[in-house]
Amino acid sequence: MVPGTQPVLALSGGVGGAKLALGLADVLPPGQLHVLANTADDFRHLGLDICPDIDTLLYTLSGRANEAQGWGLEGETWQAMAALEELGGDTWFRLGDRDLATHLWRTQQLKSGMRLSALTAVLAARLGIASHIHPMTDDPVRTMVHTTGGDLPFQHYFVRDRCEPVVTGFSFDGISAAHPNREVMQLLQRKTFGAVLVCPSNPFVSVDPILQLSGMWLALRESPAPVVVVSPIVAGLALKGPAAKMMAELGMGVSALDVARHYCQRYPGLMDCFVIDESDATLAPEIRGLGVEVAVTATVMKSREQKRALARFTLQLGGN
Ligand code: FO1
Repeated sequence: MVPGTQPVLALSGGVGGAKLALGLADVLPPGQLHVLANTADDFRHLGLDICPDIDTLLYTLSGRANEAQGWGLEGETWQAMAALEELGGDTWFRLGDRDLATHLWRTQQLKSGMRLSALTAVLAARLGIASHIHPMTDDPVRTMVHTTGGDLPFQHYFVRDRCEPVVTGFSFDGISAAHPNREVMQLLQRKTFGAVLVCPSNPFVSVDPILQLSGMWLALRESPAPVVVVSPIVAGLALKGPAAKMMAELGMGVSALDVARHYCQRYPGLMDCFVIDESDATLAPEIRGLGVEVAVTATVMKSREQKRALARFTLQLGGN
């Protein structure tokens, strides 16, 4: 295949997803990247519709992200939060002054009847992004984190309680009634994509909600595009976020092998190739024993060049 002749679909949630998406957007011709974003982290807060994973993509792909913080905008100011605090309002989930504009605009459009997918496309275009950012669904799906202390909505677990509660499982409210993103399902049916990449995002709260949408993982498995998954666990650690802590609390081992087992058991036949970090190379034979190909490379993406290098590597595995 001539490099870059077919569009590529990347499944993404959180910072790990946005980093690889940025590398992919850099190395693919403009408009060839489609990102399917987790929306199960979304919630309504202070009367606003917040879509953290979509916004992380919007801000990262438009060069506006606060990379050190991992969310929100670079050069942000916090006047609204400070004023809200004086009033005794809820400030555990911090919305920067400029970030607020995104949530205000989105909330207004949703209220007027616009679909999340349509308004996200407008936001992306207005921020100058050539890639396509698709919410996994236009319907509300909300992650509930089951913990030893009771059930928590995702952002309460993640931000308010700093991932401290001990996790016993997850569920996705609304998922059985939710329709997967129409445009992406059509593109899959038309065999448009040359490769499907699952970014190094949290398997339980970023990727599972996407794959568990009705018909989604089977459509990906049936599509001729190879499915390449990048491990979010490197040398027994999550590069960012609570994935490793969750695995330990769920009684799983904490390694790239255990991530591969998770995908193979839940979605048999979906994954064609699993990408692990050089530091985990000794796990390759056991992962191959699960019936998937394994590719080994440097998966830690600190610099822009490391993001591009991992993007090129995964695209080559996908035949692009
Ligand atoms: N993460 C935090 O750790 N603390 C925050 O106050 C916070 C605010 C916030 C506001 C808007 C937004 O889009 C994301 C925000 N995040 C914050 C990140 C968010 O919780 C996570 O990115 C995801 O939900 C996990 O992928």
